[in-house]
Amino acid sequence: MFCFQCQQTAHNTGCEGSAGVCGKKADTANYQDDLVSALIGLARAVRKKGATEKSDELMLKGLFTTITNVNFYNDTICALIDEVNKEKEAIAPQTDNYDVQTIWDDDEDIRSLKSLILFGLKGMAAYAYHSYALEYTDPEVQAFFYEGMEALGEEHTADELLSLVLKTGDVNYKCMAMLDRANTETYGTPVPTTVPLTIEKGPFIVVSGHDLHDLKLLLEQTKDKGINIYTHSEMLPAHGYPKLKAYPHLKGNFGTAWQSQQFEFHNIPAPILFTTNCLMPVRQSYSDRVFTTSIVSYPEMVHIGEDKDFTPVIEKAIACKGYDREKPLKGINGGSTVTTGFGHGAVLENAGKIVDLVKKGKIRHFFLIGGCDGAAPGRSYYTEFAKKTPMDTIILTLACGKYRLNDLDLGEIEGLPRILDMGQCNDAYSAITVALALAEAFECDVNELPLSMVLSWYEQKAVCILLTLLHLGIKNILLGPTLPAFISPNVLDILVKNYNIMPTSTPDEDLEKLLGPA
Ligand code: FSO
Ligand code: SF4
Repeated sequence: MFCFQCQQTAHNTGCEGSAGVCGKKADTANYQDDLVSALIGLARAVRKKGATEKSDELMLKGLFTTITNVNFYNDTICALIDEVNKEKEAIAPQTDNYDVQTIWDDDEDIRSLKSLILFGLKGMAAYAYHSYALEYTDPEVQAFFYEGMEALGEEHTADELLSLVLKTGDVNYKCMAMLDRANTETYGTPVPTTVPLTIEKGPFIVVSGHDLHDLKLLLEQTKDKGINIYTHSEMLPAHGYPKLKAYPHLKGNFGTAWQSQQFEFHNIPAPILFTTNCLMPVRQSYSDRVFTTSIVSYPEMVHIGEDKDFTPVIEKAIACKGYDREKPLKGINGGSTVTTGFGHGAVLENAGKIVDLVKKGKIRHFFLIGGCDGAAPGRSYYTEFAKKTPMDTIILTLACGKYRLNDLDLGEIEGLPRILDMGQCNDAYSAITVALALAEAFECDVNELPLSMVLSWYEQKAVCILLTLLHLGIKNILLGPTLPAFISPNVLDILVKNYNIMPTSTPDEDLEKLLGPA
């Protein structure tokens, strides 16, 4: 096996040998590579003869399957490879697949640029798949999957690949806009919401991952059954959506970010439903309580199929009974509630007030502390950074990295909380929308705003978001906790020269860099 697609890759060079740091075994990694090779074949067939509804679905499912912490089950991966090959043959017989190993063995700059495209496409596939589940599609977004995948199997110069890297960011921006539309038109515009971390007594179900559609179906099926529903990790922003919030049994949030699940789920008296990543290798103390659905699967765990009949999860919740008394859980800084729901709708409703506070000098700076959490010890940087931000600054958060700081009480500025959670990782779209609106209000370039992006990355969705920010010309991004192993020194040079991307250092140094001496 060879895999270096995520932040925790071994020695920050690549996972090799019998298993990756995420627990993905060598055979699974090799099947995932076979799946990507087959998807390049499918892209070639489609580019010759045109797409089908089936090829569109398979491209999204296939790429999503290979994202970190989504699928650990060889049987489902192999079944998908067969389906992809069959569809390719039906579209354009005798189209060859492409061995993705060729990319791993290529010149390091070509490998780096092709990795940026492939990993960006994987992340974008997740967003396109969530939109697709809500029946939102965009032909331009879909067509680019085929264009990008076909290009991976061809020889291109570094310049040609670099322009495809930026095009991936451009198309991902449209994809995130589509998902934003899908979510807000289906579930309403998110509203600021305080979410308890306490678990009430009685049967409950924990829902993890990003798929709001799956959550909604489960809420419907558990209505009036005496079962409470708690979000976990990236599902937390669901509480802000009016049409999900309306379910009285959507009670609160369980636990913190994904990398703490093996500890937090230990002996939990309830089932956990994984709708997407991040699933970690399942420990025995809760293995009879893990259920998967959609693209997620794991050997021996019960999988809820396309009929979305959650009866096995509901029966398990009743059998587990939940806690026999209220369980007051806490965030990592000891807080007992967190807030969410400050998407672009809610923030821009206050745009006039925000602009005014900036003009009066009451708000000096905005920090977007966004991105994914992970196990790396250096990630406490983000908690420290947030604690050290001056009182006249606002922190915008998104994705699961927020659990490092979202239970902190950092106060308010004239009634505006200093921490505003914009949502899941795809809600980077909200942050961009707000930034562009502020740039318009202040009649300046977005890079001249008093706004800094302090990002944390973990898996491939973060890659497509980063490419979108670069495509939009956003400069001076601080990126941590480590730089991606798949960025070669020459490619890094380009990113530094054109965008002044910087690795995070210490909170004090970085704050000084961004705000000037204290
Ligand atoms: Fe986190 Fe996992 Fe949302 Fe990622 S739960 S790490 S970037 O899947 O997608 O933020
Ligand atoms: Fe290693 Fe990350 Fe790949 Fe898992 S997904 S094998 S941890 S690089």
